[in-house]
Amino acid sequence: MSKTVTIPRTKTETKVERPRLHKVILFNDDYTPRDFVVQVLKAVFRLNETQALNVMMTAHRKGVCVVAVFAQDIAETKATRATEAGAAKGYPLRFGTEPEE
Ligand code: TYC
Repeated sequence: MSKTVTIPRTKTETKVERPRLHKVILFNDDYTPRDFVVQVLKAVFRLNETQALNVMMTAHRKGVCVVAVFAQDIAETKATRATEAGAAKGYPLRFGTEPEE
């Protein structure tokens, strides 16, 4: 009679998940000049004139607009840089970030 020997094996599976993307959001305010908002959108987010105008006007009309989507650290750096560009001129211009669903 033969005996069956079972050797337990542990398999380690490593699952790599892509980092979640984060949206950069532009908030409207009543004081920052439209031209300045457009300038910042072009300089920090590399939008062209048409894209920058559309984003600025959407925020102006609706209160907020998604500017672009990036990895979290890039989204945060760009939002900070853009907000600081406004602050340097005394404007209350504000950019924020939030994770994409
Ligand atoms: N509402 C501003 C104005 O009328 C322009 C503006 C647009 C400011 C979009 C911020 O996110 C903004 N001067």
